[in-house]
Amino acid sequence: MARGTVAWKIIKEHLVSGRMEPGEEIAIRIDQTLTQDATGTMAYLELEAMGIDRVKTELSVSYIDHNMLQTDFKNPDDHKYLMSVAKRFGIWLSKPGNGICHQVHVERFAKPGKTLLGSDSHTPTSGGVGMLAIGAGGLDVAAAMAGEPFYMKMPKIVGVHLKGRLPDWVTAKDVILELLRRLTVKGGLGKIFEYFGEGIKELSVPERATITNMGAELGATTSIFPSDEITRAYLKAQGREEDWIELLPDPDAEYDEVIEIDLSKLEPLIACPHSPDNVVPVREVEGIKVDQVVIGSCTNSSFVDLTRSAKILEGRRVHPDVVFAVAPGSKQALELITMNGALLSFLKAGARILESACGPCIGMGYAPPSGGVSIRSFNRNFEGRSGTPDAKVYLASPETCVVCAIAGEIVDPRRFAEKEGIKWIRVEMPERFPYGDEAFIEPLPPEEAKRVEIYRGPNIKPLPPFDELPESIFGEVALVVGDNITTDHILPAGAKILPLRSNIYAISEYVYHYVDPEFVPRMKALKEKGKAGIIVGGENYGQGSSREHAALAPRFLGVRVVIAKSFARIHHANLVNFGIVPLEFRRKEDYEKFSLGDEIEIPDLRRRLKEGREIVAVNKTKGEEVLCGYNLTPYQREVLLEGGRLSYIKNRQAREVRA
Ligand code: MIC
Ligand code: SF4
Repeated sequence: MARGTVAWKIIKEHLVSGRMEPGEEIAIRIDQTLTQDATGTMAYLELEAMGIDRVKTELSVSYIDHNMLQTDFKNPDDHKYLMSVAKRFGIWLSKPGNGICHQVHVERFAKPGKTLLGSDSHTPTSGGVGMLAIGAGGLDVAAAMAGEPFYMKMPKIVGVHLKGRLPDWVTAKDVILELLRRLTVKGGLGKIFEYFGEGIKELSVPERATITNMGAELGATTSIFPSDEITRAYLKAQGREEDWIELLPDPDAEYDEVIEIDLSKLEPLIACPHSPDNVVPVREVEGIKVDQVVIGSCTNSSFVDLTRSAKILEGRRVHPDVVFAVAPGSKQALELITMNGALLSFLKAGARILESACGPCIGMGYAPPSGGVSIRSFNRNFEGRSGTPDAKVYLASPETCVVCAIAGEIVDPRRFAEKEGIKWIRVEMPERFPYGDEAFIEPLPPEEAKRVEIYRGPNIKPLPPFDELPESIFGEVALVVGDNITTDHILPAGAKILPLRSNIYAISEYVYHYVDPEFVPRMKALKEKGKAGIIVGGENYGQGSSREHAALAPRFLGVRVVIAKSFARIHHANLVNFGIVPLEFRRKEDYEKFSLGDEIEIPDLRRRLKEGREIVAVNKTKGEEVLCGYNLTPYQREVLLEGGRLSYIKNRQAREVRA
């Protein structure tokens, strides 16, 4: 069993309850939280419902970076709501334009040795400075702000031993793509990836953050690097040397598993459509014509990425058939490339400069043309996520992206550099970063905060009330889906749907919108008949984003149970939080026994859950009985019985008042 590793030490120090044995339920204290606007409005509505006066964390930050198109009043109203909530509850606010939450958090707030819970799946980015940073649903983050611990199963700690040095033109992105190639999008379930070995000494903090960021695509709980002299130099340059502590694994540290990567053997890699684990060497897909290229997102738009990409472009032009864009990850990075001339190289080469925000990563503008090929330095390429249903999105390092933009086709950066006589570019870290703190609003002192009125635009609707779990379920199979269903499938984002995040009534019209447009009408018909909806899924159900709307909206429509072969961590927790029971087939072949429209009865579900017994799903149409288990802690079972975590917390408060 693991011990003495960096992640292990942080968990030990923050342990509130439970035993640190893989699979056991533990609760940890949360020092910092972050939210972004697309998940934040709901998280703060939930926080308001918890009735606290001021956040109880050491630091909480509310970022505005996702919903930035502002095509009408909805986004700006949400921003105004978030600003007023931040003032009211003692939270930092990062204004729109200040950058993507994860990158800005690494720059300005992340602290080695501390814990961070964020309502976004890429929160582990802050693991790049030795912080235990975990993504979760908004309700869990709201609870952490209210002083509740974070519950999870103790993950296995996997040591990733980085040996040797990266060859020129091979980058941090290729390290994480290599892991995705080996382990797939479900290879990290229930695991923390902790990097060690001489190879880490060559990686700057932004490069480490690329790796920890995209560990989310493995389905991992989090990823972490030690905090060493490189971390210290970085924090010092950010004017935060006092935030640094040394945090290294003990010399005799033990990991639950060890994976070795010989950096010197890696080559430039690329994830092909439509999954981040569909990874091949770039040389194998050379020659594919490219329509658009973009460097940006929380994975790869740091000052290092932007500066090197700009240097490659210096004196060159983007191919006439390619539209190339750059979205700097933060205002700080934008300021730096303005000062060092990189911005001018982008402009001279013919680049479009997009706002410092998520933008194209979540289909908020810059969609590819029909059937178009887009090469992106991002982390996700799920079908349709770019906003164009038939686009083909590839994921690669910024260096690979930029050479593709020049060549007009996919090309291995090593071959391109040799042909063009470009030498590998080392980017020196600045001795002092421009902090870029102008776009933050600091928390108000408590007395002043109490007087703040919360602003609510017409798009912000209160949470619908949910009843407790009934004794038995009578329902129908409302949908059958395959493996690796993402939360983008369940509840898409993009320019049309993302602005509805504060309005469950409106957004629930889009559940499974592109997978099965009949799903919502079917659920409405079931509701009228007083029947529950049951979704049947494959492996890794609900991977990807942390959006709790992918649980909340189906629950609002009347889904009470999902039976799957296995679940992704965050979505599983979100289902529990909103009172949908996640059941797992005892025998995976039983998946075949369910078809759309089958009538299902789950007798004594409530009592069986309470007693920790197996569940039987009776398929009345097929005349079959199927045994189901569940991966639920006693706490989660109680939450489910009360209809979800909000009711659970409220009922507990009421009980405490009565006592
Ligand atoms: C994403 O990358 O899918 C998002 C948008 O950042 C989500 C959060 C959301 O859906 O708002 C995530 O990664 O958690
Ligand atoms: Fe934003 Fe994309 Fe990062 Fe999600 S993955 S936080 S949408 S940049």
